[in-house]
Amino acid sequence: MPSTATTIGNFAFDNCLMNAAGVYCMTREELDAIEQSAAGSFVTKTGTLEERAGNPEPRYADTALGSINSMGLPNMGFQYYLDYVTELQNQPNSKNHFLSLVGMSPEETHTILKEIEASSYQGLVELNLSCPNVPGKPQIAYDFETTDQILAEVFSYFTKPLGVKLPPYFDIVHFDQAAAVFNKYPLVFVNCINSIGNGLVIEDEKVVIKPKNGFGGIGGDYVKPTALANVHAFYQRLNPSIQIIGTGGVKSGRDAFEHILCGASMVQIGTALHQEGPQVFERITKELKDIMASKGYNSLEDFRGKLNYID
Ligand code: RRO
Repeated sequence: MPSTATTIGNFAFDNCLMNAAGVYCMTREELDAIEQSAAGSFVTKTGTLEERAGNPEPRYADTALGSINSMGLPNMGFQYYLDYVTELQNQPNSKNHFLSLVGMSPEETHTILKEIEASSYQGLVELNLSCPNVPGKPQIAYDFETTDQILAEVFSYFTKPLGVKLPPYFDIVHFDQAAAVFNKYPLVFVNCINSIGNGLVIEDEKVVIKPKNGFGGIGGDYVKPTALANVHAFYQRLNPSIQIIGTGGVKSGRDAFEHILCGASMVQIGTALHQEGPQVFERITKELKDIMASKGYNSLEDFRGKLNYID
C-alpha cells in the first residue's frame, strides 16, 4: 500500500492532505472534526490580535465551478487558536499543526509573533500575507518591499518554524522577484495559493455575496491551473530548504497528485472540504493512493517535483 506520509521542516505527518485555512477551522469544534478525520494535520483560521466579526453576510457562496468569499477575516483572536494548538501538542499521539495569523498592521503582526515566540507552542506557524477581503487593506505579498521589510523584522526576533501564505502571482517576473525576497529568509515553507482575489460572480443579474458589492476571493476548479503554476514556479526558484504547500482546486486524488508532481510536500483542501465535509479527506486519500499504486509509486518522494516537460 503506498504511503501519503510527508514532512514539513522537522514535523512528520501521516497524510499529506489537510484543510486550507478558512475552511473548518474557526472554532475548536470544527478543528476537532479535522483532527478526528483522515487529514494529516489542520491549520487554524487566520487569527488577529483581537477577535473580529468579519464582513456582513452573505459572504460565501458555492458555485458550479468553485466558490467566492469575502469573509473579512472573522476569527476568535489568535490567542484562542494558540491556546488550542498548545493544548493539543501536550496530548500523546496528537498530530502536528499549523497556527495561522496576521495583524491588521505590521506592528500588530509583530506583537502577535512575539507572543507566540514567548509561548510554549512548538509547532508550525503560518503568516498569512494574502488576505484579499479586508476593505482598504491590500494583499501584503503583492508589495515586495513591504513583504521584505516585515520578514526582515520578523526574523530579528522569531526563532520558531515559520512559513508564509501567498497570493497567486501571474507574471514570471513576479515569481522571480517574490522568490528572491523569500530566499533571503529561513522560511520553512511557502503555501501557494490563497484565493484569487477580487473576482465577481453573478446570478440573476445580481452579485452573490454582499461585501464589497460582490467582489471576493475565488477558489475551487477555477484556480487549479494558477495554483499548480505557483507551486511549480516556487519549487523551481526557492532554496531546497523552503518547502511548498500546495493549495487550490483540489477535489480529487488526481488534483492532489498534480500538486505533488509540481513540487508540493503537503496539499490543502478548501472549497471541496467546505462542500463535502471532513469525509473528503478519506475519499481523496484513497484516490491518491490508487493513482500512486497504478504507477508503482510507494511514497511522495517517488514523484514530487518530477513534472515532465515537452522537449
Ligand atoms: O477571511 C477572509 O476573508 C479570507 C482570508 Br483571511 C484569506 O486569507 N483568504 C480568503 O479567501 N478569505
